[in-house]
Amino acid sequence: MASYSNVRFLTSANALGQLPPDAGVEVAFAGRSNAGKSSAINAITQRKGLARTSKNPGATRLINFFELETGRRLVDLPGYGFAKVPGEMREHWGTLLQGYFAKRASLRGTIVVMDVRHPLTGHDRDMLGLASTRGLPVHVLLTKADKLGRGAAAAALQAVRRGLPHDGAVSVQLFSALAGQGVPQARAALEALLDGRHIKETPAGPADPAGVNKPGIGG
Ligand SMILES: Nc1nc2c(ncn2[C@@H]2O[C@H](COP(=O)(O)OP(=O)(O)O)[C@@H](O)[C@H]2O)c(=O)[nH]1
Ligand SMILES: [Mg+2]
Repeated sequence: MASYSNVRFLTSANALGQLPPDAGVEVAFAGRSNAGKSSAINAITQRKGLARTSKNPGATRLINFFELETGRRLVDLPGYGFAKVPGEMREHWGTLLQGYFAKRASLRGTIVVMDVRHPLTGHDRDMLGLASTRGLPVHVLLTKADKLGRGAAAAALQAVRRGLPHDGAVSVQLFSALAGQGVPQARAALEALLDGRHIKETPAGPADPAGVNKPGIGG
């Protein structure tokens, strides 16, 4: 299993001209503000303070780049869907995100973080659309799973699975940064995206009681 002992903050960008050189590979983390994106990044990299977590939604307005190893990056995209930011600023983010997705050659895949209690918002679907337009695979983390009982979490997972496009490009799992649930699976999914061997859903396949596809299936 990969360990990111050398992970470090690389740079922040507030405009397409500020992106680091477009070489190597990177995976972008996207999600609604406050969904738990920074906490997920910290849990996956095992670095508590790497991506700042906040109780103040909308605080992260920049694209933040972290280097896992030379040529392998993780990208923390600005949170979307926060109502209290002025329209002009929201437009700037939208343009920045669309430009990033349209032009970034080293982008290999997206991890979309959704609160398991409020999954698949309109903005989440827009994000899935951005990725699919580029033909990029997506792995969905249904986070804060600790907030639901096992049965409710399993039901939410099934509902999201049914609601996602069945084009073999999207996979989904339960996750909790707080409880440490699903961290190895999320790390495996990140590695697979970086390596171009995404773990695909098997819609007609056997039940998956762990809530996660085993690495390697269909990939
Ligand atoms: N219970 C619980 N709370 C979480 C979890 N992940 C994040 N949070 C909390 O949700 C809030 C937003 O988290 P953050 O990672 O900053 O979200 P971001 O805006 O998507 O980056 C913070 O108060 C976190 O402590 C989780 O897995 N379980
Ligand atoms: Mg954040």
